[in-house]
Amino acid sequence: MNIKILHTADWHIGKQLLKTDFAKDMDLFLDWLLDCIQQNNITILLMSGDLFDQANPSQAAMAQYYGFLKRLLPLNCKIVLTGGNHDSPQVLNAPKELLEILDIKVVGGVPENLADLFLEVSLGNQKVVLAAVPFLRDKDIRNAAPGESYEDKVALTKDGIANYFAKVTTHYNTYYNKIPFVVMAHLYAQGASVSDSEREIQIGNQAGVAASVFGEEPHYVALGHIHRPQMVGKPNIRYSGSPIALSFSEKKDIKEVVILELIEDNFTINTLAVPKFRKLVSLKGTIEEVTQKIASYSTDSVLTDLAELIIEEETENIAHIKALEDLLTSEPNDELQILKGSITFKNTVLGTSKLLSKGEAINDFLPVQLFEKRIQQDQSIEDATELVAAFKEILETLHTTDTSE
Ligand SMILES: [Mn+2]
Repeated sequence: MNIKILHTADWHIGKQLLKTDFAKDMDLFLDWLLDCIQQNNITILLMSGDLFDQANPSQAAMAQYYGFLKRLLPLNCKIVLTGGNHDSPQVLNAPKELLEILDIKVVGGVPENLADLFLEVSLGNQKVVLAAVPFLRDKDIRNAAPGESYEDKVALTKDGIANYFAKVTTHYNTYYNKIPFVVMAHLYAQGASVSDSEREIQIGNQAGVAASVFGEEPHYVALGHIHRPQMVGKPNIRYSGSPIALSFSEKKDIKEVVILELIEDNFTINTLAVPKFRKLVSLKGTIEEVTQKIASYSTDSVLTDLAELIIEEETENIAHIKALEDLLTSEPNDELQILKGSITFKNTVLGTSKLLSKGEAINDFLPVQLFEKRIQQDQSIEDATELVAAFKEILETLHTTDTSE
């Protein structure tokens, strides 16, 4: 039997997108993953950072994590977990020694001793060595100096990351030379295509590192941090991506895990698509068109689909804005939940510049007079008298509140 490794990352357990909790999505993914591990006889499961979405995960998120570990135990699959930029090294490391007894390796943050990153796994006469590098924080890789510029910081961070991986390579060459080598890392590699849900790492994307920092030694680099699955330069340097879509910018992404099989001294690399348990959709058009799309929406998803509304109307009109607000608070059916919306107008007509004639200045008018001018230009308003009365009432309230405590 050959050693098989499953690479995944960016679970973000506990993630919420506006009103929606992804706990059910995570449950379904973990069920699928356990099945997949069993069916494919996976020897080692790699989770390359961002286990939790928050540094202080909720109790429900913790329960989900430990529940998964418990179900993994009888499958005889080793798991290696690293901390990402979202994770707290302390939270991940707290049960580290207990988990080690159960054959679960956790590297929450940069260890004092570089050797603690390494792990050798054998099966029959095959062997692999892993370097489980977590997210590298500034304090782990460089000394901040007073008065350094932004550019200095970016350059020093990049150098710090490169130096750290150079030490990892040296350690490998010294102690494990020639054994098939897998490096885990959680970082932004230059050239990777990103989505909205990756929190800016270090000092923004400026600190993206070149894939060359890993050197020529690794047979495979199991990356985390970018949610879109992709290879970086070479087929053996890869982001597995997040297993579930965590933001609307990921709605078209294929979600997958990577499966490596050690044959002779090399890995064959295959990807396996993760089923989509729900869709994230953007509904675009005028208010009327989008209202239609919502009414006729149907899906075969297991969980409720999530929608963002992108409204485009010809002319600015307060009625359209109100209509969008109504759509946002509506609950159309079990198949669709509306999470957010935006509206744009092709012709925005009524700025102050359009309100005033040549030679007029805004200070020449009382607020009420400006308001009257404004509604005179809006053809959608039928009864101006009532609106003006309401406006005056609001003004009075404001004046009263000004003087009262
Ligand atoms: Mn991350």
